[in-house]
Amino acid sequence: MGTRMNTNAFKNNMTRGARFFLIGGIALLAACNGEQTAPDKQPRVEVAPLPPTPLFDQDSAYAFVARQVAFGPRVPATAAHQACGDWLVAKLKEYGAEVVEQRATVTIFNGQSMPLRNIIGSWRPEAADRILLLAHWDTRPFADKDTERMNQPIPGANDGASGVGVLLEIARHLSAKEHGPGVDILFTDVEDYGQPANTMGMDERSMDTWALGAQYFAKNPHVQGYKARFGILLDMVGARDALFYKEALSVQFAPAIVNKVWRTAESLGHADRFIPETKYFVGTDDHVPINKQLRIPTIDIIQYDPSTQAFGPYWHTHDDDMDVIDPETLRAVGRTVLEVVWKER
Ligand code: AHN
Ligand code: ZN
Repeated sequence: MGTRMNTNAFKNNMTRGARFFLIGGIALLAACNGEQTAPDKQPRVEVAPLPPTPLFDQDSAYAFVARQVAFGPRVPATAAHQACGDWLVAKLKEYGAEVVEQRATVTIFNGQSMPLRNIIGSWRPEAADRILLLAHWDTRPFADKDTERMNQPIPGANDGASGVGVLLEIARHLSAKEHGPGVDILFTDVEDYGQPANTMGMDERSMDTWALGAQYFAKNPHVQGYKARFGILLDMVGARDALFYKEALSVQFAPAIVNKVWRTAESLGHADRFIPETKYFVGTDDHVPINKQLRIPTIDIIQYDPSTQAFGPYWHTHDDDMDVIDPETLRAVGRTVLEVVWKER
């Protein structure tokens, strides 16, 4: 077993080495040419060019969102939730990840016990240097912002499926990434079982009823002493005409990562979506425990709707279905995150 792995690692390194040599050779040739036409005395530091960022396919991302919604609401402890979780595990494996599932029991806002299933896909898990990407995959069990059928679960197309859909489309490319940090994709569970709106306060106790999967991961990471350079959380990233303002808690915990992501969006032509202004509108989310406990600087890319001064008007209602989702929004977010991941040395 050990010998076989070593042989494979050797082969991989040889291929990688050979490719690097070839690219290096081309770079050197270009440099020599440059010197003939424009001689300068400054010694140049040649940095190996990074492989081009793969194309983010928004239709593929859209199909991943639709597939999740088709399972029905992914409410913890339901058959739809279990089936969708099995599908997510299979997809991550199909795309070359090593998958770890975290199963636990957590206590929700009303004291009831709830099963928890965090799903983690890792590419090049042996690399110490890592990037963490995350999104919650569960669906809110009630429509407390609606006016009817308030105790029935929502479709969760934008709130839940959109972030996972973008990350699955990124996952589809990750086995081709042989350079830079390793990547972990964390699908958190029981994010959206927080205290209902009518009893919700802005106090810490109310806030702690959200993001139970991320809280669990922050206390019990899948790898002892888990560290990553930075983390990016995607939450509600698929709505038509969505705008992404710098989220205040992200700016507080991880200003450099916020700037990196918003600048990258601008460089790709998505400055119309990623607005470089800070808004305070997220009481808590999965990035908070990751920042506080694991001390991994982690940001939240989450829609800010100026008309509600919070999330979209369909938020936590039965209207959060596929009609809300636009592939162009998934594209703006997906291209940006994929570019950030690919350009990291
Ligand atoms: C609160 O509502 C306190 N935070 C937003 C977290 C959330 C809920 N994201 C999606 N649904
Ligand atoms: Zn929600």
